[in-house]
Formats: sequence, structure tokens, C-alpha cells
Amino acid sequence: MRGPVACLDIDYFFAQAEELRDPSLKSRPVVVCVFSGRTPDSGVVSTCNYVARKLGVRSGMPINRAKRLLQNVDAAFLPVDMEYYRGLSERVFAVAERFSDVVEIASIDEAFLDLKAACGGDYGEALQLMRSMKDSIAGEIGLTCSVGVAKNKLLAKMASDDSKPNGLKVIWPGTEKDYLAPKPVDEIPYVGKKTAERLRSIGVSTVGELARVEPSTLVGLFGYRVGHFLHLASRGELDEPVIRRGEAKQISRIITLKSATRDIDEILQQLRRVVNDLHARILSKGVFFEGVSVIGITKDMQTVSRSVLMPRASQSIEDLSDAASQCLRELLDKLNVELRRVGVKVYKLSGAKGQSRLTQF
Ligand code: DCP
Ligand code: CA
Ligand code: CA
Repeated sequence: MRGPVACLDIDYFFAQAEELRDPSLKSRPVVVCVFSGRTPDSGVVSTCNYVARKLGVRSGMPINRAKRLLQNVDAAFLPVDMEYYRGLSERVFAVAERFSDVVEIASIDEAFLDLKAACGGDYGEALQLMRSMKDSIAGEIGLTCSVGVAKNKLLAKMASDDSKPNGLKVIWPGTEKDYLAPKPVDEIPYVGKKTAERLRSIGVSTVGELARVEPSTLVGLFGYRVGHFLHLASRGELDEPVIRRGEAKQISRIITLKSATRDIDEILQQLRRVVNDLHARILSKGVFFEGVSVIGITKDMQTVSRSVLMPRASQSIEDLSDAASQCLRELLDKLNVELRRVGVKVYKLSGAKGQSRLTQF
């Protein structure tokens, strides 16, 4: 059995990003626009904050329509700033990568995490981890996101959509069918208005009804690909794996301590396994690291961390172990916290195979 899988989606992303750099916007409708330049008002709404959504503004709407809806309020119409959003997006996904080695970046504001290795199939543990990830993203970057946890990507995405904004929702194993049955079909991701209308024409409006339609009927109506998608999706059985694209930018390992503590010797002893594990991963991937950090999660789910950069790229377990001890010591010296979970991360990775680097020799 696969799972649990999480879907992380940043709330009203581009508009929230604008609020982040100018908090005075928070109380006003914020509309982020793709101005086409033909006339000052031509173009479409990219996204908007919830203040504007309450007044009827939506993604994809013509800008002049949004302006009419907001004509009596003090709204801000801002142009998209992709470079800025991309930077924030990378930082959010870097936090996500501390919580799983297998992160699939699906779009600028959406990623899937395979949590099986991190929580050993325990959904309660997955929930705790994702709560802590949300806290880290809010604390370190200042953005809210919504996270869904379920047995596959599609269900996780639906749970994330359901919990918006700033939500966290688990679809517990065994409850998938009950969760899906009453939902309107257009709440299945990627099912648009046209598909929903054609389904309604054969008397299908809920996911539960869709699940009872013969797959051959769906293939007849929508073709093989979409037909099969609808059949599997409606039964919660679309189990596509989470696939990490590209090279890992970091590798990390985290464990739960036997009990919350700030005793350095105790933590170091338990950390030895993490360091060994991580080192094995480093060797098997054939990479060198320059950055090492220790991440601690406290009893009250705060994330704390300390990092060091090595003078040169290394692959040695002594370097890794020394750096991790140093980070942990600094962290405990500076902060009066008891740790519940502790992890080690290596980053600034370089390949051992092919591209060699002068600093390695
Ligand atoms: N986007 C866009 N045009 C659209 C839809 C989205 O330019 N028609 C951009 C702006 C969004 C970002 O992509 O901020 C992410 O899209 P989402 O669909 O996740 O929507 P939001 O993040 O804006 O809102 P939500 O809180 O519903 O996730
Ligand atoms: Ca979003
Ligand atoms: Ca999204």
C-alpha cells in the first residue's frame, strides 16, 4: 500500500506574496493582474486575496470586470512579479524537502510529498509532520498554505482544496469512499465544467454516482484516458506515485527522540544513527556536500535549526558528524528548548561522478 501522501498548496499565492511585502494590503482587496497592455484595463485577473473573493473576483476574470465589482472599495490592482513569486516558491519547497526526500513539484505553488518513509505509514504521525511543516513555512517565510494528507495524490489534493485557506486535513485510511461519495463531480481536480455537464446529462452529479458507472460507458463518452481517469478517481483508486523531478538539492534524515530532551550527549547518541544513514545516502548518490544543518522540532512543534558551511566540499562521515555536533551545540546553547525530533540535512551538493570540482582535491 502506498501513502500517506501530502499535497501542499500555497493559499491565494500571488496575492498573498504581495501582502507579505506590503502588510498594509491585507485589509484591502488585492487583485494581481496580467495586464495585456492594449488598454490600461485590458487583461485578466491572475489571482486575488480572500477580501476580493468575497466581493466576487476570481482568477481568469477580465480586469475591467474586477474593477467594476470593486469600484466602491479601496482595492489594489497590481501587476504580476514572477521573479519574486518564484523565489518565494523555491523557499517554500526547500522547507517541504526537509520533511520528505520525495517531493514532486507540480506547479509554482503546489507540491506533493511522499511521507511513507518519514512516518512509516502512520497517518497520525504524518499529520504531526505536516502541522510542523506548515508552522515552519509560516514562521520562516511568512506564507500560509493548505495541506491535505491521504493515500494518494488526487485525494490529498482534494483534502488540501477542502481545507483552504490555512488548512490541514487528513482523509483517514478506510474513509475514502465516504469522503468522496457526496462530492459534486467537479470537485475532482482537473474535472472542468464541460465534463461535469456531460456527466449530468447521463444523470451523474456526485462522485458516488460516478463510481457506479461502468468504465466502458465512461470510455465511450470521454475516450480511454479521461474515461479511465474518471473511473479510478471516483473510487479513490488513482494511485500515481510521487516522482521527484531533477536532482535533489539536499538530503535529510530526521528521527523522533525517545523523549523530549535538551541533553546534548543523549541527543548526539541518538543522532549517530541519523548521521550513518545520511552518510550512506551521500555515498550511494555519489555526492559531496558543503552545507550541513541540524533541524530540531520542539515539544510545541516549533522548528529550530543551525547550519554550517564546510571550508570545502566533503564526503567524509567525520566532517558530517563534527558539523552536526557543532550545529546541535550552538542550537542548544542559544535556545532554551527541549527537542522532540532531530534531523540532519546536507545541502549545497555537488556530483562526484562527471563534474569534478577543484575544491574536492
Ligand atoms: N494563476 C493564474 N491564473 C489562473 C490560476 C492561477 O495566474 N487562472 C496563478 C496565480 C495563483 C497561482 O497561479 O496565485 C496558483 O494558482 P492556484 O490555482 O493554486 O490559486 P491561488 O493560489 O491563487 O488560490 P488558492 O488559495 O485557491 O489556492
Ligand atoms: Ca494555491
Ligand atoms: Ca495550486
